[in-house]
Amino acid sequence: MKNNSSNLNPDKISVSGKVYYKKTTDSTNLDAKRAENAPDKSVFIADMQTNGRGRLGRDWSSPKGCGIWMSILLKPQGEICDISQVTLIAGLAVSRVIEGTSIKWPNDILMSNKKVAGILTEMSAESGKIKHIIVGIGINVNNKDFPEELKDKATSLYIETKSVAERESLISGITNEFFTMYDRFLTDGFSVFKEEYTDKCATIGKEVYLITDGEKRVAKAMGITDKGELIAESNGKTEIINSCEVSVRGLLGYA
Ligand code: BT5
Repeated sequence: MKNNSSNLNPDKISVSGKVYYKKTTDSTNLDAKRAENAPDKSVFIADMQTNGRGRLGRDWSSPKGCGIWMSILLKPQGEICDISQVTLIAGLAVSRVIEGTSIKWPNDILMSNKKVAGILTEMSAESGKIKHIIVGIGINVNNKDFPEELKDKATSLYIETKSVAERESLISGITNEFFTMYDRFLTDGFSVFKEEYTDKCATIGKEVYLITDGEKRVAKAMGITDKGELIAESNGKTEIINSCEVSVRGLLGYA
């Protein structure tokens, strides 16, 4: 089945940062990484990625002209911070703009219990100072179909709503929303977003698998801390889970 595919028109993208657009690239996160001197809040966008990446070296399917494959370059002044909180805020920005979404902690955006978007945040630091943070956002927008191995777990806005969405206005809406939230995060921290994140988080109240170093155990997700960590309970004991250390898998369904 052919996707609803077209090239982006970068002139229709209206964001407060500088926009770098390519028809095809290996990965927009790599584009951002290579652009050492690009200003803070630059946005790298491509119509297609040949080497789209997820976390832990996983692949991210990025077919031509139907999704949003973009990376935001941030250059905050200061000490190394917990970039997992930036991931949560980016997820919340996506979820605010795209109606009907929920979030699987920490970085999956869901519709109908399937993944419609994912976020990959990377940081480079030197002598305890941040050089840059790259927030990679992948959203399935006008995809009609997915490769066999993703059919059960991936969805797109088109599949959910049966209408073709304009990617330029989604990019503008999500990026500007994220910039406003990020500025607030820099002054006030994650805690101001905790309640909203918790409300949108489909993981809370569910049984999950916690996977550390190949070891898998069952726990119940109870809530989110002021720092964006997951509060889980297993065998009557409360644990605070940082997304860098533990992988969380839904026990039933994807959430
Ligand atoms: C993520 O990783 O969800 C992060 C995805 C980030 C993609 C963006 S696109 C722009 C920027 N440039 C990049 O190269 N990357 C970022 P993770 O949680 O590890 O999920 C990866 C898993 O999701 C894969 O192993 C597949 O099972 C599944 N997957 C792959 N492609 C998908 C897609 N298009 N939609 C839904 N699920 C997908």
